[in-house]
Amino acid sequence: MTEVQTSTGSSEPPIIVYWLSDSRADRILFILEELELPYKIEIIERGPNRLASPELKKIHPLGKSPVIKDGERVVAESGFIIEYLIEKYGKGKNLKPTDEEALFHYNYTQSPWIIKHIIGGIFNKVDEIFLGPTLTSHIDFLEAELDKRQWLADSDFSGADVHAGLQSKWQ
Ligand SMILES: N[C@@H](CCC(=O)N[C@@H](CS)C(=O)NCC(=O)O)C(=O)O
Repeated sequence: MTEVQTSTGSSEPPIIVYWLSDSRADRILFILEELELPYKIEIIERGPNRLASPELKKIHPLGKSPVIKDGERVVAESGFIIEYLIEKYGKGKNLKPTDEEALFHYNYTQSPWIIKHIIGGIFNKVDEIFLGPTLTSHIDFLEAELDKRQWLADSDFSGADVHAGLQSKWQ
């Protein structure tokens, strides 16, 4: 693991992000920046098979990135981490809507509808044949949603945009 210290100037113990390249870990950096929280990055290397280094299993038994450590607490699963951080540190930041309709759209983006099919992106011809059309329909869906509202949940940027936005980039 390689440590990258971010400059925060805060006396708070930083949240540690176990970060893997080309992964959902970018969403966690995004939300931490939005929340203006101090954090430190531990880079997890990918092996030749693109799997995360087994070292990550010492942090969390699933061995997948992202994982964060917030004090004694270890938190895995990107959507849950975003929720956890917003709930714990997001007071006054307006990153989660309270309006019922907006909350519906917000929660909808956390469901696995897009993750499952876009997972891994398109890396070869077989992926292109099978995943290409699915990827297209999911991107079309997101675009149609954004035709209805300025942001995915409502008129304000929220955790839903962090979750789905980078999902479209990497996963
Ligand atoms: N549902 C989990 C998926 C975690 C996951 O599969 N992470 C991938 C990167 S996006 C990973 O760790 N890949 C390397 C590996 O499987 O060893 C989440 O959203 O955090």
